[in-house]
Amino acid sequence: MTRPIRAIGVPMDLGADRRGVDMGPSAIRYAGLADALTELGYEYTDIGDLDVTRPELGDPDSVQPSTGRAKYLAEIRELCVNLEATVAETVADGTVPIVLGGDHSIAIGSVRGSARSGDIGVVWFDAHGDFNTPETTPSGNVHGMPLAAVLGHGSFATLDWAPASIDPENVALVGIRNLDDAEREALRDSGVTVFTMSDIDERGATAVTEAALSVADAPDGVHVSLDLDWLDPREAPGVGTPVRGGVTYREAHAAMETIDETKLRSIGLVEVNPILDDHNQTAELAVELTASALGKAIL
Ligand code: 5AB
Ligand code: MN
Ligand code: MN
Ligand code: MN
Repeated sequence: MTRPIRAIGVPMDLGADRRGVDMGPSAIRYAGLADALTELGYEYTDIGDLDVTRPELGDPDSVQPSTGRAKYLAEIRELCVNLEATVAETVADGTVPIVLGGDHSIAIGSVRGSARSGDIGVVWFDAHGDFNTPETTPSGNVHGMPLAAVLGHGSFATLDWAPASIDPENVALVGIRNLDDAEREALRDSGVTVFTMSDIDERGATAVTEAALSVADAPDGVHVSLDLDWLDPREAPGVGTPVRGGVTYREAHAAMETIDETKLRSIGLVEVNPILDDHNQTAELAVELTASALGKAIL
């Protein structure tokens, strides 16, 4: 018995500087997510897009944390509270939510929703650590902070909508190759397990992902957060903050194939930016990798 799947679109771009990532949900749908998962035998529904405030309407600094800076915090809070409820309901229905981003700030809502009624782990595939806080951020962009937010670091500890009930000992980062100095320090002391690109060079993508999944092994399954900038920009050019030296096309598939779909509680596909993409190939990759995570095999 496979669980049904429900897509939740989140056209959010307030957490990042480069516009266009709000078109990610459309690009991923257009790339054939419904067909790919239906062909695998899943019952698939799509609830459409959640409402996101347009940046033209808001003042990025209208609401700020007790210390530090986080742009569009009021608008991101509103979306994340809504997304959290939607993800929690979907999980409670015995359905697997696929959250279509949007920039990575939305992971605060996804992780909290997934963790609301369960003991879960998180595997975060990314070039970046996403472990800045309003106090350490070089940019003020919340997409560089969501992992620190759900673990309650810095002034996120004072926000009732940010920290999630997850244990850092059940959180793993995979594919990391770009950290800010204060972010690196914070990660070292956090209890989060970090698998860098050097680990992938040495051990291979499959072994590293297996190790990450065992870190994240928890009674109620795993949330997979897939930032497409995890891949090398040659494979995934449609992202706002590309970093050279990422995983190849085959390494990405090999990593996704190691996921046991029966343990996959929820998944987020984020940072797809069709304006920066080449013929929607990054969105197509997001679809293919999701199919690999959900059991698609070559033979
Ligand atoms: B992404 C940077 N560390 O905080 C910052 O794409 C980049 O969600 C963050 O991983 C990249 O602004 C955020 C410089
Ligand atoms: Mn990233
Ligand atoms: Mn990210
Ligand atoms: Mn699998």
